[in-house]
Amino acid sequence: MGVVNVTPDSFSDGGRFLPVDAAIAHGLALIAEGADLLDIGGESTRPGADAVSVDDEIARIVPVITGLRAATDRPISIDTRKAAVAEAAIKAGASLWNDVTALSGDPAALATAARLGVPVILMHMQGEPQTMQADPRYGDVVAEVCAYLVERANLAMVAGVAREAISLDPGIGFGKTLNHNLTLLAHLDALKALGFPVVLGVSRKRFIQGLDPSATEPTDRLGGSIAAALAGARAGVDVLRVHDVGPTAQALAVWQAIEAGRA
Ligand code: HH2
Repeated sequence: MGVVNVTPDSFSDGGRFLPVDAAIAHGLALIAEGADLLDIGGESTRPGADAVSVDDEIARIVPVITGLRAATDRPISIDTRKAAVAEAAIKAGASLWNDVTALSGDPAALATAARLGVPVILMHMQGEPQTMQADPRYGDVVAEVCAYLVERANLAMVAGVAREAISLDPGIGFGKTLNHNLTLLAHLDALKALGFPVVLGVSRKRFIQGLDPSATEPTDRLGGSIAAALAGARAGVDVLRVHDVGPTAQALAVWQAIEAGRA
């Protein structure tokens, strides 16, 4: 899954793809590099990010989705916490809803997801983006993330979302310390064991700087992003959400070829 952030302030690429043409060109470039699907976001969820109004978010993402839909058959996912934005995106041609609040951020989210009938990605986050990195705490991070995601999946199914339409994501970097992130990455098998497809977003995230203090800029974190993506692949993660599609696809191809030699 290649990331297209149509925002002025995303942590990794804020502002670069805000013009519609630039965002569409970037999405098509990611497909050429090997992306199977694209994730379009119009609101940054980085720690401390400002909220965006529904109208502004729709105005950012709809022209990009329309343009991409006309140019490619690859599935497009909308990364939003807002039901009205998801609905507008699906109307414009998106076919998945990626929600970092696991359909809890908008009172209309569960019913809207059921009505739209599209696949949903339910992600774990502790707290809100503005404050989530202030003092994240867990007793047992793996058990608590799994329990939360099961609860959200059950609520989605009660609301009418089909079980086959649900994927789960541990939400690396969303209300988690370096150790919480590493513990989750080391125990992705526990998440896989819940029986839903697993989505993982590690690309360019700040936990990598925690292990390599020189990686102060998100674009300094390619090596760490690939290492974590391969750890996810080894654990059986179904979808990797990445900014650097070409290098990640190459790393996966090499890793898969080596793994095939073990059989
Ligand atoms: N991470 C980000 C945004 N959306 N969605 C899922 N399912 N999983 C993730 O890990 C995830 C996500 C944050 O990354 P990015 O989109 O690059 O930054 P920003 O939120 O600042 O736009």
